[in-house]
Amino acid sequence: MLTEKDQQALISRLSQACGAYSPQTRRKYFISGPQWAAAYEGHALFHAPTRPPVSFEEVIRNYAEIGIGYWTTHDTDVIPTEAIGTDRQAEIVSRIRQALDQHGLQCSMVTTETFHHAVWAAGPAAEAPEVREYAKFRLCNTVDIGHELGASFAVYWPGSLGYQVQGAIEETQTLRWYAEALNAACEHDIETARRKGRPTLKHCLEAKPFEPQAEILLPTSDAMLAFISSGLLTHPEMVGLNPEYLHELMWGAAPRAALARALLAGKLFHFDINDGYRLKHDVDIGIGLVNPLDWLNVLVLLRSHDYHGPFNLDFKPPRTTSAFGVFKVSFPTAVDRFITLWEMAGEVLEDPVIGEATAALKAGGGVTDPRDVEAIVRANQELLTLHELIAHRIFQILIGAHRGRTFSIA
Ligand code: GLO
Ligand code: MG
Ligand code: MG
Repeated sequence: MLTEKDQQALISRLSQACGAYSPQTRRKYFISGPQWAAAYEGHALFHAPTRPPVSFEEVIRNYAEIGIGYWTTHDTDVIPTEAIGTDRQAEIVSRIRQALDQHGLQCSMVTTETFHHAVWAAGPAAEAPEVREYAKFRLCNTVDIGHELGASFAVYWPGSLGYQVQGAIEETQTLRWYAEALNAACEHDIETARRKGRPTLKHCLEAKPFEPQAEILLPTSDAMLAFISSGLLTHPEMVGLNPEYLHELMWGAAPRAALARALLAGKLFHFDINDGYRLKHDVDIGIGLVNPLDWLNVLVLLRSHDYHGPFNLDFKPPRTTSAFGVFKVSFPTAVDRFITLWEMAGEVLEDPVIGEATAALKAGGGVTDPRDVEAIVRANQELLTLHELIAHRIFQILIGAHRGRTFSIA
């Protein structure tokens, strides 16, 4: 029988056999590790926890060792709900600062938990005015925490903004109330930033099409873009998106196209990276384990538009992974798959075959009469085969064939 120590030694030996980037290399990327991802205990509606709780000190120390340079958190990941806004909060926040300083990490993003506690049973924009006042307090308080920890981003995931049964809430009213909370946060931010001589935070909305509510009022990044420009926000310029890869995939979208729309709107502020399956629940698998080819293409788009982060590792180490495995396997391998895919994306952008094919497609067949439909078809027919050839080339880059990697079949 293998003892626990033997098992860990086996995991370490096999991970080493896989190879890894150095912590210094990993720190060159704007990759952030969420407190909640590392502290996830493996629980769910049908699942009991499989791992013990982990403190923020441990998470920060382990992230530092791995080479994850940034840390993100919900308010209640680190501060018990009843201590929010009290002296105890101040004391915890100063301990967090110490831990970050000691390990050379920065807090890049803070987010308000508006979905877990019983107070959010009817969502953050519930009918009862006291719930909405409390939501404003919580959002403004998170802005304060963000400034104290030196963050640049605040994220809002309104997964409880919706309903299970129809007709009881009126959507336009609820959205107006939700906007009021965001407006309060932005206004409080402007004031706080001025007082502290800091820039204001970037406020980022994160969409998910379902879960926990059955129907969500802002289910997609596109819905959120419409909301941002609806006229309900007093500071729309401060509000953008934190798309999550899997959340766009979940409703059947092409994540890359959703990101492209956010880029065009100038609203791609922050990005949650993970993986999973279409039209399933939020499985939050580590990046690249399900859709590496799609991920490569996503990163090509982002690199070519100069998006360099943050890339927030919002995945859940599987419940089969041990507490030891979370920091020895789950996080380092997720970071390394990201880095590899990012570097491959650079190779796609520089690949001569893709470059020439793309240029030829853009030059077109050269027909001068725009009304000669037959001539246009004929002049482009052969060229269009390049679409498939480009896709093949990207696959070759993914598997390293462009660098001469061969297989046993000649
Ligand atoms: C859940 C979301 C969640 C958010 C987090 C940040 O499905 O992905 O993890 O990213 O609450 O606001
Ligand atoms: Mg997320
Ligand atoms: Mg998710």
